[in-house]
Amino acid sequence: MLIHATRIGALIVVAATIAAFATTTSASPSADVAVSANPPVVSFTAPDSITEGEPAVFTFSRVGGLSSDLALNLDFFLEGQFLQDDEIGELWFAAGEAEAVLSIPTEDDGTPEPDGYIGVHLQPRYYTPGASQPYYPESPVYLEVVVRDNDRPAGTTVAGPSPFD
Ligand SMILES: [Ca+2]
Ligand SMILES: [Ca+2]
Repeated sequence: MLIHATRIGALIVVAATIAAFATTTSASPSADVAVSANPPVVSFTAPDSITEGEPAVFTFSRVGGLSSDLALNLDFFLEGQFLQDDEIGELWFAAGEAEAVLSIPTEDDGTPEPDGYIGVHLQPRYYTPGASQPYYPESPVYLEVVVRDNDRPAGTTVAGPSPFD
């Protein structure tokens, strides 16, 4: 958690710096400024927890222009050995769509293990000529889904010693 807090804190500092810069440079009107004046706002939701074997589903919504597709800038944070695939793909809204779903499958293995989590940090994207469409994330920009292990032997309490140790 310390690493997350530090990283997000640093990103907020960067965002504030860029916003201040934009304010001082947007005085001259142009077509570019008009395009970037009202970028979509993106928010997302996720369940608090799942059991291993269930997918971790993050559901993203955008408000604003829907006419073009919109790629999202995501960071992932993982704890545990439950991912079926080492890679998590990119996510984008299709043109005309206000919702995009990221479903990350997890594996129902047979190994007793500590609970883990999958965290997603939705980063902003600011206007850059020739780059992907900008958007703003709506708070909260970081969500974490706890992945619960289901392999604790029957009759073993959480606090007690494991017979497999
Ligand atoms: Ca299992
Ligand atoms: Ca397990």
